[in-house]
Amino acid sequence: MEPTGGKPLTLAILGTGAMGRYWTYRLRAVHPWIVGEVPPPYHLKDHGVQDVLAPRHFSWDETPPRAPDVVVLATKWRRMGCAIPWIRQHASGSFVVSLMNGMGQEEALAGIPSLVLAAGITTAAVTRFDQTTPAIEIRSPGETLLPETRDPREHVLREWAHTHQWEWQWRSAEEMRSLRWQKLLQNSVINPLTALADCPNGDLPRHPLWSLSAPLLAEGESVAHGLGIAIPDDMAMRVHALTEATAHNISSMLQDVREGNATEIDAINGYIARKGQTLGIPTPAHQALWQLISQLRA
Ligand code: KPL
Repeated sequence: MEPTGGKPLTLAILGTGAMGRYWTYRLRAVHPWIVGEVPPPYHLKDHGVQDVLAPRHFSWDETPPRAPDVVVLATKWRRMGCAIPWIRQHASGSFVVSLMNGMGQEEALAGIPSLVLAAGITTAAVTRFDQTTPAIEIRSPGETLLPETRDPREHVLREWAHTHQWEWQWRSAEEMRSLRWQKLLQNSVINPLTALADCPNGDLPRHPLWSLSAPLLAEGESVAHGLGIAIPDDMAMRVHALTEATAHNISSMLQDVREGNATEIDAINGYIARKGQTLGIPTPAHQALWQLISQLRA
């Protein structure tokens, strides 16, 4: 499918961490560029399959030969200081698919008015191992959901997703609002608690810190309701199910803590706490974890 005057679309993935490499692998049929700090080759293990990826790579300060039509935002929040100027400079009119954890993408990209943002979610679980060479291991392909936008570039993505079996699914913008909050609530429990417990996701429900999951969910659900967002009443089960589906994964927050990197706590529990404060809804458990995790690196 060639909707841009006969030229095939160019897709750029921003982020060379676990998720950037993962999407480079999953979308390899359309030859995405990858932009970020760590140059290829990237080694990967996908259950029985081993592969080495060598996509076209640009560092943050390199100028690509042309503007990409579609940008997949797969970077961590700590790299947004690189990603936003890159988009502004090289892809300001592009269709940006965010598959980042946490909230605040709209606000972060608001200064680039000509782009179209499709903020989606993914439960893909990938662990990064960079001791000898950049490598990832895919623990679970999860689910990837995107909002319907009616943008012609989305049409191409749908064709590609169908042809190449990316297993991306599209949902109405309204449904996506709730789904993003559901993923936020799942991350607000699993990520900081595994980071503190220093355990894979699947071990968390047997750890004493798991007792914090109930107050975290109750507070998060109150904030969501305060914002008028419908949340299903079986969230506790959904969080537990995600720990099982990603049992062998090391959560992205624990990977950050182990590597001494800044975590995404501001965009996850910090986001819920800030929204709670604006609405006058107390969120003591989120506040406590926001502070604790922030201090881990201070
Ligand atoms: O989103 C994740 C993360 O680690 O950030 C999950 C899906 C929980 C996988 O670990």
